[in-house]
Amino acid sequence: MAKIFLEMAEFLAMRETAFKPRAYEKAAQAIEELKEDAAEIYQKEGLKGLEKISGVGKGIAERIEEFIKTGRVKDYERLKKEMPVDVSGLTAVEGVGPKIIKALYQKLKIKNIRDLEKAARAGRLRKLPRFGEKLEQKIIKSIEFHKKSKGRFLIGEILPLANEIKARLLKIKGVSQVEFAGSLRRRKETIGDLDILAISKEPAKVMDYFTKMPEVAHIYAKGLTKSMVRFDFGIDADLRVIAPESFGAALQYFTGSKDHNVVLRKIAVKKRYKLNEYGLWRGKKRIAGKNEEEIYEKLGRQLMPSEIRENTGEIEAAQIRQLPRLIDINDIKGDLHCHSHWGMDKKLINEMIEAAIKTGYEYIGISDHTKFLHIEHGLDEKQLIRQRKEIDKLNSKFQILNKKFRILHGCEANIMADGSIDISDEALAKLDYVIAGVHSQMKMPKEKMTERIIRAMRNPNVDIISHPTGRILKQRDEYKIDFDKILKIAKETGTILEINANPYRLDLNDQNIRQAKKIGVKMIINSDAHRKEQLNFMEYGVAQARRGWAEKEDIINCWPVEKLLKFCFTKLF
Ligand code: DGT
Ligand code: CA
Ligand code: CA
Repeated sequence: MAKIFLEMAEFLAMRETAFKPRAYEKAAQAIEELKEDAAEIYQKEGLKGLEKISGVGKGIAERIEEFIKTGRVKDYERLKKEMPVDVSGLTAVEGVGPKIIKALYQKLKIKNIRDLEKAARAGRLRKLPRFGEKLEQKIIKSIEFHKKSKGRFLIGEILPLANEIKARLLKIKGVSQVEFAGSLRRRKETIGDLDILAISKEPAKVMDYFTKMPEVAHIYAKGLTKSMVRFDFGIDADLRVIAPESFGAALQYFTGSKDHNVVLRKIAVKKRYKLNEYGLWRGKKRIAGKNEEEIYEKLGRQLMPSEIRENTGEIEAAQIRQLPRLIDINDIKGDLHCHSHWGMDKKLINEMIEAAIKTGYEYIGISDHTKFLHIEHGLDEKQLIRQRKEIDKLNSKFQILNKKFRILHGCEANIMADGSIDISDEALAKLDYVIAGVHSQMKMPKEKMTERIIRAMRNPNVDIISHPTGRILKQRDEYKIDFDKILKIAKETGTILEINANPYRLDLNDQNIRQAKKIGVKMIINSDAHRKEQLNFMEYGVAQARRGWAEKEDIINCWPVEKLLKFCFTKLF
């Protein structure tokens, strides 16, 4: 249903209907994030129940009803008939939006990515009005990028589903343990396939269940120790049932990474052992295998957290018992990058606050966009002052309720092409903290882009740089920047770099984080939430920070809030 609505949004945008596309887009997101099946809501509460879903109005509720009853949405089919193109495929190519799709179809009968690539390579796009050679080149590049990352899935797309499957498997009789292995357990940014391990007294039952789950689109193999399937949205998954005495060895082996395992096996050989997925062996005797800890122990190493098993120094650090004490989700005390769409959405600020309290945070920072991003409801100086008053009011309300919760007032300002900020310094100075980020003109030469960000960092009011490298996973590479230089100035000025937890960004990446930590640049993990559910992105940000070896000391939203504010306040420049 979400996919249909998303496509409808694109179709309607092609016809340049003003408000509708946004409404369908919002509904698609709302449906995707529903905890309950929409059909169940409908059964219990009818049309009224559907209308209660945030972002769903009467018209859309009726279409949900239609879909539940008939499995179709007639309006969608009509739109699709008018323009029979693969909308979701084409829009996955960066830079290709509804207007372009419409022109491509009408002028060149392009229906899908394959047609598009052919036409672009044959130089037929440049001849279209308002296209030109530059756009043609850009589209070719985007298609190449798309192909390169195709077949891998964002961790944010996979982890929720994987957790659900794990919970289901654990309910099956005879199953006593289920763990993820592979890249998912290492919490990589993207996942190639799912590796799941289980212990069960009745393997046949688990395998029957696993291969018959509603998500399974294809069964490659089904056995008592291993089954392999493909899920309907394209990812493959393996399930292995393991004997308890080997479970640790299997978990270690299938967690990887491959590079980590290669080194570990060499260490075993040096000690005259043999290491495989069944255990650690001295001759024919298994000397470890039940759990990972005893394997690492016998190899003279501390147990390494799965997120750092990439053979980038962890095995050496574990030998001299110098592993970092990685931060943990429970160390996070608050989130400073939350949008409230102030002025557009009256409820969102309260929803965000409630969700933050429920999460157990001590504070939340409201940081809406500023002037330059008027399409994203960016606030001007006056609106910021009014927002402050509202936040002051909310804060005193919480004090009356005797809650130790604080709302901090910030913003996410735009760094203009010349490195200036899109809103006055007086306005910035009144805020508790300021985030600044690049949201425009991202294709600058390296030196210019670096200077641009450095100038922003030298602004005494700018405390945090959001999504510092600008990449969007599966869509766009990072900006051309001299990251070493940015780190040096961040250190010098006391500017904090963000680890943006949105699963499409995860920016900084693991290497950036390790570098920052090494030279003592402080970081903050932020959700960049635009809806209350997105506060949960924090989990992915924490995983990313762990992959970058970050400790509590390195991440300022693990600190007491007073210390954090002081750090922002005493910024050097
Ligand atoms: P992915 O699926 O591409 O996101 O990445 P992984 O790391 O999950 O890779 P996958 O699924 O091919 O294999 C899972 C783990 O199994 C891998 O991390 C380490 C282990 N493994 C797979 N093939 C080999 C191998 O040839 N040698 C060794 N030592 N380990 C392997
Ligand atoms: Ca895998
Ligand atoms: Ca695999």
